Amino acid sequence: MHKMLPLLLTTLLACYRQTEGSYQYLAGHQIWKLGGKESALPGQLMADGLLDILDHSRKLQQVRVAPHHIDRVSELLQKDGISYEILVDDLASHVEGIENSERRRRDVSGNHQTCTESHCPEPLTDVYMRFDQMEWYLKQLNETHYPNVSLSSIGKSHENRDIWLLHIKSNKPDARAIWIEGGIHARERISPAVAFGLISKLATGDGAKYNDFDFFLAPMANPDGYEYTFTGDRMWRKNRRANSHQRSNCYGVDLNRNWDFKFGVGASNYPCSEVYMGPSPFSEPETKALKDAMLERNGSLLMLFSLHSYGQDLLYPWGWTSQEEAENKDELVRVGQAFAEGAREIHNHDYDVVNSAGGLYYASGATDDWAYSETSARYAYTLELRDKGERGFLLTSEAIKPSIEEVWNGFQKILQNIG
Ligand code: 0X9
Ligand code: ZN
Repeated sequence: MHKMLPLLLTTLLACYRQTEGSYQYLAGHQIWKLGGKESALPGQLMADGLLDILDHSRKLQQVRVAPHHIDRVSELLQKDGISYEILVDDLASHVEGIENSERRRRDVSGNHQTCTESHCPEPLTDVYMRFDQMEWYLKQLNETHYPNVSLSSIGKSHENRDIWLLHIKSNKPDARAIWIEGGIHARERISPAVAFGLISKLATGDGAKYNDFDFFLAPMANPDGYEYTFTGDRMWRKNRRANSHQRSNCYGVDLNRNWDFKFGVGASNYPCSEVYMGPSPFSEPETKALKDAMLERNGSLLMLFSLHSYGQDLLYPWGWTSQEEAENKDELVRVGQAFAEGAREIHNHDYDVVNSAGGLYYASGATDDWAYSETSARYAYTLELRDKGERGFLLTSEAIKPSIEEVWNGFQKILQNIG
């Protein structure tokens, strides 16, 4: 071997790691925990693109503030009587520390969990899968379990990735359908990880006993955004629409504000906002694909279960207002409590069953309210997965397995309680 080769390889590897592990775009971004009185101001500042609400549970209220907005946001919050405490003063180094250990974990895990093009028998549970690995797994599952499961592409994302829908079939002709959506918010990596865990349980494990139901799973609703969290911005939330013809050069639409129900009531029309609703309802190929596929099953749809993070809350409608109650609220709470009890049995983690819009955080144009209002689904839940703000979206992959275990147990309680 040429004597310079090892040096060259080491240098190349170092450059590669540096590029992959550089989070300079987050330099000076801070995470604050808000306190003081409850106020509508943070929601307004989010709509104006001045801050990024990280959790939507009233107990936690963590927000991210970009360096060029720190002075202004601080002043506005203080004027409104809201206090804040800095939890992370430089998100770049914070993310780098966590993601580097994740990367080391990924390197090691290659040894005992395989998911390559030719062979992906199980969803990975010790690392977060990349989109191509998800596809390999779904295709292999489809090949080995057809006709009991069937996989179809229901549309393409802006960047031409497939939106996959997996149908796990009931043996009853008039079965009611359960719809599970994952990954609509890019940075919430635990969401698709749990969706894939549920697929594996339902299609190949204990799930056979729930054969009375038809299951439809769209485990990765926002593939462009998800991939962008690995290649561009770890904190990315929206899809990757280029908004250049709008009032800005900012990218992305919040897909959980783009559904056509009370469109715009609790969302933003400013493309740089993290909760930008898009130019019109269902303007996005991802939401349009999902709703068309849901409407095809309308009449048999019984439940919508949308996976998000974080906060450990099970949310029920309505999310667009707290002035109106869901017509079967007591039933939604009863079944929701069954979930929470089931989840707690496994690792003693609490999930609170709460109304989506309780307090001052309204959000409209979300999957849950749309499904509850516009389809036959009488149950519609958004599950905010782990954790309670310790790691937030940067939840490390050790949490995948226990999250799947507790959600699977809670989910089974739901199946045993609905009808
Ligand atoms: O704001 C959201 O879209 C969800 N929270 S998250 O932190 N994952 O972004 C909550 C949506 C709850 N549903 C409605 N408000 N309709
Ligand atoms: Zn979310």
